[in-house]
Amino acid sequence: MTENISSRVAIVRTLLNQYSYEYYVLDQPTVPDSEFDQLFLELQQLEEQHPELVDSASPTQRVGSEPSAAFDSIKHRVPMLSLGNAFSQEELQQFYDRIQSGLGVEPNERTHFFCEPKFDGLALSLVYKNGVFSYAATRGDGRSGEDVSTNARTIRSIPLRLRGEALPTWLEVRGEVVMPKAGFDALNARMREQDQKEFANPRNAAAGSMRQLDPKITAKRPLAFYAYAVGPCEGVDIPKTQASVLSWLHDMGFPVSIERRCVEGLQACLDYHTSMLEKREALPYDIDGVVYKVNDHDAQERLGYVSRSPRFAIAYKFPAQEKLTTVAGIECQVGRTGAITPVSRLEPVFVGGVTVTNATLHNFEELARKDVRVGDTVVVRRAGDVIPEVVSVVLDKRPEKAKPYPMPEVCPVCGSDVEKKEGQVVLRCLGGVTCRAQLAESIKHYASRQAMNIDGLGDKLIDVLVERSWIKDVSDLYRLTQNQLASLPRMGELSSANIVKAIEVSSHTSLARFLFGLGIPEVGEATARSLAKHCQDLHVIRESSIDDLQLIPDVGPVVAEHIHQFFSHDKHQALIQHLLDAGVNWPKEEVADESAQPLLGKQFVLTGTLTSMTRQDAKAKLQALGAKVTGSVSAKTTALICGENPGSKHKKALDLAVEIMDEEAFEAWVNSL
Ligand code: 5U1
Repeated sequence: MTENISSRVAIVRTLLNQYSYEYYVLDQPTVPDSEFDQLFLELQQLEEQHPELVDSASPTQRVGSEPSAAFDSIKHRVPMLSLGNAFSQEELQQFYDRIQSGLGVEPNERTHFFCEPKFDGLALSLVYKNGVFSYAATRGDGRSGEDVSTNARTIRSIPLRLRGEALPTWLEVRGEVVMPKAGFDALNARMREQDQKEFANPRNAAAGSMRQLDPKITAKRPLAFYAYAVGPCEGVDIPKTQASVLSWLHDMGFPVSIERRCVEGLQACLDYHTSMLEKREALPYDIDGVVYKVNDHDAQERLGYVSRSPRFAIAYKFPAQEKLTTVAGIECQVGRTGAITPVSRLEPVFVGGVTVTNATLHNFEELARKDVRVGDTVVVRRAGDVIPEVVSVVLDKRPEKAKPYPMPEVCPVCGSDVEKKEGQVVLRCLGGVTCRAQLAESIKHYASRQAMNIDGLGDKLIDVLVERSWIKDVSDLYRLTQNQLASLPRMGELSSANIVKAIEVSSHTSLARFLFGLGIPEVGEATARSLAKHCQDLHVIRESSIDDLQLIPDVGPVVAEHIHQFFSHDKHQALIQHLLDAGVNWPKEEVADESAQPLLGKQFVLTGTLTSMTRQDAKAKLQALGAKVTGSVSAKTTALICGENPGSKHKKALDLAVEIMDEEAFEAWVNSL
C-alpha cells in the first residue's frame, strides 16, 4: 500500500516538475493551469497523510518556513564578480581591441562573442547538491552575501530538483531575479489599493521582494529567475563554451534568455546592441544593456581577471532611463475633452537619449500620492517612446518651504467650473469650446494627419489663431484668408497661401476622416472607419438609435451612447452644418461588400519582426479584409500573428490559449481568403 502511495507521489512530482519546466523554461505549457492545480492538490494531500514521504525538493515545498529575524551571511566559494561597463561605441571598440590583442588574434580573424541582455534585477547564486536545491545567496559584497534560500524556493522558475541523468554533485548557478513588467504593474496596483507605498521600478520591487523576512510575502510577488553563468561545479565537466553552458543550464531546468546569440566580431556585437535597444520596450522584463562574453572558455581563462571583474566580458549599457532633476514649476494642461492634467516643468535633464524639460504627473490623485512640489528633486524616467514621467520625490532634498500643489477649483485657462465625477480620477473643465485650451486642442485634432490632414497648419499656428479669436470653432478655418495669415509675425506670402490652399484641398475628404476629426468621445480611427463603411451616409449615423449603432462592428454600448449623445446636441448639429456649408465634402462610401470582408468581427494582434512584409502592410491587409488589428492580446483576440523574436504578447497568447500563426502560415492563409 505505502509502496503504491510512494510511487504515486513520485509520479505526481515528476509530472509537476515537467509541467513547470514546460511553463517557465520552455515557455510552452502543455496542460491547462487547472490540471496542474489538481495534481498539486493531490500531492499536498498525499504528503499531509504521509509526512514520511515529504522531501525538500517536492514542488509543494516552496513556501514552508516561518518568518526569520534576519538573513544569515553566506560566503561564496568563488567570489561573485561584477562586469566592467562600456557606455559608448568607442569604449566597446577599446574592449574589443584588448580582447583581440590579449588573445593574439590577427585583425582579419574575428573573436566569437556570446551576447545576452543585461537583466535589471538582483544577482543571485543558487547551489545544488546532487541535483537538489540546497541554498541561495545574494551577491552582497561579492565575497559573501545574504542567505535568501527560503525566499528563492518560492520562485517557481527556480528548479528545486535538476533535470537529467549525469548531474553535478555540487553546482553553483548564477543569474538574476527580475520582476516582469506585467507583474510589477499588477503588484503596484495592489499596493495602491492597499494604501501601501508603491515600488519605483521593477528592480527595486525584485530586490525588496527577495529581502522579505517572511517567505509568504515573497511567494506572492511575481518574480522570475534567469540563469547566465555557472560557478564552482563538481562531479561533471562544465561545457567548453558560454553558449553550450547556457544550453546545459536550460536542459537542467533553468530559464535562460531567448535573446541569447553567438556572434563574430565587433560590428555584430554593435548590431546586437542596436537590436536589443529597439526591442527593449517589447521585452517582458527590464534590461539596462547587453553583456558580451568571449564564447570560448579556454580563451576566457587566458584573458583572466582585473580586480573584481573578468577581462573576457563587458556590459554595454543603454542610455540611462532615470535621472535626477529639480521641479522648476507645476502647470495645468487642458486637453481636447477638458481633462486637466498637471505637468511638471523640469530643469533640463538628459535621460533615455533625449533632453527632458516636462514630465506628466497624469492626474491630481497621482500628484497628491507622489506629493511632487515645486523645488523638489525628483527621479525622472523616460522609457522608449513613452512620455517622460516623474517616478518619485527625493524627500531628503526637499526645500523647507516647498508646499503641496493644490487641485484647481476652476479651470486654470478659462475660469469655468471644474468637475471630478464619482469614481473617476480625471478633473474636467466644463467650459467646452468656450475654453481656449479645449478649442485649440479640438482644432489640432481636426487638422491632424489622421483626420482632415491639413498640411502646414501646425500646433503653434493654431494656438495663435485661437489666441487672436480668429477661430471660434473649426468651421472658421475655412474663412481664413491669405492676407489675414500673411499679417502674422514670421508668416510669408507663400506659406500663408500654401496653408489656405491646404485647408481647401483637405475639405475634399472621406466620411471616416471627417467623423474622426469631429472628436466624438471614444471614436478612434478604426471606429470612425467602421461607422463610415457600415452607415455610408452621415445622415444615417445622425439618425441612428443607440441600439442601431451597436449593430456596427467595433461599436459597443458605451461608444454607441457617446455617438448618439454627440449628434443629439444642437451645437454639434450646427457645427456640422457650418462645415458642410463651408464646402467640406466626401464621395459616397462604397457599399460594404460582406463577401470582400471575410474577417469582419475578427481581431488580430501582430508581434515580432515579419520578414516578407512590414507590420504596417500586414495590418493594412487584415483591415482590408474587415478585421480589427489591436495592440494587445486578450480573450477576444482571434489570432496572434507572430514574426521573429516575438515579445511578451506571445506568452500572453499561450496563457490565454489564443491561436498563434507564424508568418508563413499567415501569408498562406490570408492569400487563400
Ligand atoms: N546576462 C548577464 N548578466 N550578467 C551579470 N551575464 C552576466 N554575467 C555576469 C554578471 C555580473 O558576470 C559574469 C562574470 C558571470
